[in-house]
Amino acid sequence: MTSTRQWQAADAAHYLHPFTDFKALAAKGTRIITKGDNIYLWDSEGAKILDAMSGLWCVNVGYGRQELIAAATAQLETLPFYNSFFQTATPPAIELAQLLAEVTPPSFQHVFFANSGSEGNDTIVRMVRRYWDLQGRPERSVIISRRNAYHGSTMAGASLGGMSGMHAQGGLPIPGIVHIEQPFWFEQGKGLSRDEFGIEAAGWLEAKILEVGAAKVAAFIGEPVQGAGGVIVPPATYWPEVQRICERYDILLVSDEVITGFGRTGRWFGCETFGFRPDLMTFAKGVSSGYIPLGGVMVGERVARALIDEGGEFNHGYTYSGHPVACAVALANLRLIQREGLVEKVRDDTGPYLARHFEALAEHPLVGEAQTCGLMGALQLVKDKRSGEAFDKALEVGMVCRGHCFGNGLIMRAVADRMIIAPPLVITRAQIDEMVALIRQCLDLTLADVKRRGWM
Ligand code: PXG
Repeated sequence: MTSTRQWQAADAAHYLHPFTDFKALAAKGTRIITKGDNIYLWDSEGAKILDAMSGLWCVNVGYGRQELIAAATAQLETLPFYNSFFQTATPPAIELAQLLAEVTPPSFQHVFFANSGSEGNDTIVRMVRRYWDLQGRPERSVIISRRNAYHGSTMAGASLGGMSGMHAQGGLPIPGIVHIEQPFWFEQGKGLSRDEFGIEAAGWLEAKILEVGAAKVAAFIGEPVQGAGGVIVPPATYWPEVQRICERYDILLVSDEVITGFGRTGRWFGCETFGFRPDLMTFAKGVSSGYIPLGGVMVGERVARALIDEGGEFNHGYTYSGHPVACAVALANLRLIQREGLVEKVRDDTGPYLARHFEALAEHPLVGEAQTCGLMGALQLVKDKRSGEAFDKALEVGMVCRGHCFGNGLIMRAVADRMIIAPPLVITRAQIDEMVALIRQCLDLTLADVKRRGWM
């Protein structure tokens, strides 16, 4: 049997990991994950880990679901691949398109398939510009996004995203993409109520539209809740006001539902939780619970009618658009979500249960703010609880906490000093108790470290 050391040596010798300092990781050694079941993972040393991040925000039905495995196996045996380019299609792709039209809001009757969220957002850029071309308004090409947004890592995805570290490498953003500030009340809303701040933050969109010139703006894109940016839950007033502004200036509204789709927020889609009606939605991750890559774009009637009725050929697509095995797995996954009532469970039971636990965690001396939305949660670690004063960034307190989590059987992510979770939607109340006990233990260990080092 291959030992952990052997895996690590081969990994360091050949494997360039995403978003990784290659040399630093090679020196430290990669943790090798070998098995998953339900909400748990095991590493090559046999240690059991509670995966409070659902893999990477995607394994929503948990690991080891036989329905998904059987669907993949059956489709691999029948027809492992055929394309949809040349006037053909496969049954799983058609059936999935039909089911997506059923589970998304009623204005969405059409889907364009891709393989990931990044590719979905590349499609978004092509599609919104094509839409305005077809309206005879090609000058409407600018897309507005937000600082600290994450929309993927392709050229268009990283450009739409607002991560300064990503823009610093490779000459990004590409032309025609501009950014406004994020609706992060804890950082920027001092002196305002959450609701007041939501209106103010939406106003930054209007200001940017006026600065660029409304006649040049094609679309606004945002994640209903910023995920990779740190589970930043916007005030309830934010999205309805963004919707009004988009309508006022006739701008397409795009909801990037890659993380928030398929039940994560307690409704099928984040736009439903926050009460807005996008023209387009990007999806990926939870559509197949990450068992196999799949992503795409839900196309609302306004854009679909233009593309279908007036568009002629749309010169865009991927070899694996509508891959039959991926679509078969997604079908099994969505049917399982429906059958087990997972969306309703998050909305009525586990989401509120997690929220109560997080209210209690907000009392911890290290926590300045605790937020949840469905089964997403964030704990902002602060130096001074009363004033909300942050730690010096260079201390990397979030990474200290993450280290304790990793060492104690819990996967929780650190985004700077914001600790975040997004456990599988199948998590039970008892498992939430177990997860929160681990979180509390790791917060205590971090607090002890911080005090010992005189950082607090
Ligand atoms: N949109 C959103 C909202 C995402 O969260 C993408 C697009 C891109 O999807 P693909 O499938 O191309 O990766 C994402 C991906 C993190 C992390 O550190 C988050 C993502 C990916 C990798 C890391 O939280 N989200």
